[in-house]
Amino acid sequence: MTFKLWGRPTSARTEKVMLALAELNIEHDYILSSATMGPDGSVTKGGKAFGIVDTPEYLAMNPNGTVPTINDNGYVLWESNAIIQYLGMKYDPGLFYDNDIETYGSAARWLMWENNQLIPPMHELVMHLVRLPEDQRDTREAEKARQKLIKEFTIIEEQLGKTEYIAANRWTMGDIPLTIRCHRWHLFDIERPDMPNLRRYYSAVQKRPSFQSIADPAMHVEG
Ligand SMILES: N[C@@H](CCC(=O)N[C@@H](CS)C(=O)NCC(=O)O)C(=O)O
Repeated sequence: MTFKLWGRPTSARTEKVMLALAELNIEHDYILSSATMGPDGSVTKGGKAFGIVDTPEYLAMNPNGTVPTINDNGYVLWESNAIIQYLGMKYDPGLFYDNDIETYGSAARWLMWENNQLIPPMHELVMHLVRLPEDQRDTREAEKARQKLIKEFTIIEEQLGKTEYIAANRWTMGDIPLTIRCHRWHLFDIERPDMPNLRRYYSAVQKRPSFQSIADPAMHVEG
C-alpha cells in the first residue's frame, strides 16, 4: 500500500489530515509542499518556500495549488474536511462516526462549521500575531479576530455542556478540526475567557495518542 500526503506542518488543514492518519495508524510518505512557507518559515519574512504546489504535476492533482492533497493507492483527493470523511468511511467508520448515519451528520456539521466560522478569524489572528512581518501586523485586526473567536468558542463551550465531545458523548471525526483549533487557541499569547467545558475537552483530546502528531507548538504559533 502506498499513501502519500502533500502538505506543510504549519498548515492547520494539513494537520487535520495528519491527525486523522494518526488516529487510523496509516503509514504514509509526507511530502513537504507549499508556496507560502518553507524550512525557514514564511516567505513574507524572506524564507524560501517548500515549492512543489506550483508544478504541473501537482496542479494536475490539485488545481488550487494548495495543501493538503492525498494519494491513496492512486486515488487522489484534496479539500481537508473531505479527506477526513473519506478516510473515516474507508478505514474505520466505527471510530470516526460510530458507524451511524446520524452521528455522521452531527460530526460532518462541525467539519463544515470549522471551515466557515473558525478558519477565517483564526487565519487573521495567526497572521497578525506571528506570521506577517512585524511592520505589517495590525493589532486592531488581531483584536477583531480574537473577539470573533471568543464568540465562536462560546458556541463550542455550550455544545460541550451538552455532549462530552463535539458531536456525541464519544470521540468522532468532528473532533479532528476542533482539537487543532482548540490547541492553537490555547497556544496564542492572548487573553481568553475561562471556559470550563472547553478546558475539560482540551485536556481529554490531548490524552489521545494521535495528539502527538500535532502537539508541537512551533506548528501553530511560529512561521
Ligand atoms: N479548503 C481547502 C483550503 C486549502 C488551503 O488554503 N491550504 C493552505 C494551507 S492551510 C495553503 O495551501 N496555503 C498556501 C500554501 O501553503 O502554499 C482545504 O481545506 O483543504
